[in-house]
Amino acid sequence: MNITVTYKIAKRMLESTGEALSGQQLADEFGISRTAIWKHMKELEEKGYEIESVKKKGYRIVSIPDTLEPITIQIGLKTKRIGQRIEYVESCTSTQIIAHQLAQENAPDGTVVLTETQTAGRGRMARKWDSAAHKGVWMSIILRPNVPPQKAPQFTLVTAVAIVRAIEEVTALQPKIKWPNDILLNGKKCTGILTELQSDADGIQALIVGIGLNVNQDKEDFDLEVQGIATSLKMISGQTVNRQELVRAVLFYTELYTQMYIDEGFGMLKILWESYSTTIGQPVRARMTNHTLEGIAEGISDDGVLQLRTLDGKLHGIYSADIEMTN
Ligand code: BT5
Repeated sequence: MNITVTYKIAKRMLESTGEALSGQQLADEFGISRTAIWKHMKELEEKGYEIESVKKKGYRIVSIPDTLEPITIQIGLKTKRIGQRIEYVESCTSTQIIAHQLAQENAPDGTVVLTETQTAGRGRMARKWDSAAHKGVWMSIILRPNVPPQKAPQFTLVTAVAIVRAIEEVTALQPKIKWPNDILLNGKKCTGILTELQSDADGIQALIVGIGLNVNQDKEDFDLEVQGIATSLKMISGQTVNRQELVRAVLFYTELYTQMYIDEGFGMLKILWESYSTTIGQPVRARMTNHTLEGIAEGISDDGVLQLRTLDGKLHGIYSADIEMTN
């Protein structure tokens, strides 16, 4: 059984927006027998698609499974670049590793890697990212922007804005951003972003934007060590969230806002970012690799650098740190 053909048939059926398609019509369109079409229907049923077979009218897809396979994402996807190519694996070490590999093999701008679970999901500085199976969105996006390397850090901030907009659109929740890469709900982390760079003497070859979004976990789905600090969209809203719809929205806003950043600069996005931020105006402690600073987070610069004013009145530019609120 050729699974690519199975998916092409499913795509055709989903695009017919609820109308049944006859076995003969599908057989003619795909140049195969009606028996072969019937076998593809059985294959789809085995994959969790619910198919109604209406006498004399044909087949209709009634529901699709809760997976992040390309076909379930690409139907209804409103982007031009991001997600036009999606690499999907049921399980992997880390989508970042796959995306780095694909980027080196010249995968195009906008290629997306999606999985159901990661065995070695990673955060910044090789920290562990807990990736419960089928409960979240574990994804990496390959971007190839034509910008100098010093414009790379803002992609994390721009992506954070895109994710907040997507969550707002798909749920009734109102997430907040904690500089630089966390999205919070009720003060707990529901999303982390990890932006990695492939560059050479000619500049940026690829940005690999990793997104870990907790969607349908219950508390006990998290590892013990993060249960106290992590949350999911379901835990806060009380409702199971459609991951496919959420991925489409994240891809849509990521394309919109990264393009806006490339074309127009950070100005508007900075204002949007600040409107979602929990950090700005707050007393914070910034832990860096070798030292810690305490003060008021006054804002971010056009380069995405956090501006922290310490008690002695000095303004410090912070490029990378873990932030804790101290009030
Ligand atoms: C991040 O790092 O927040 C970036 C996480 C990026 C994960 C995505 S998933 C898809 C792609 N593939 C990957 O392998 N990675 C990316 P950082 O700011 O360093 O935060 C890491 C810390 O967050 C950990 O040390 C834990 O304390 C906490 N943590 C781990 N898993 C979590 C989860 N599922 N939800 C909330 N917090 C978590």
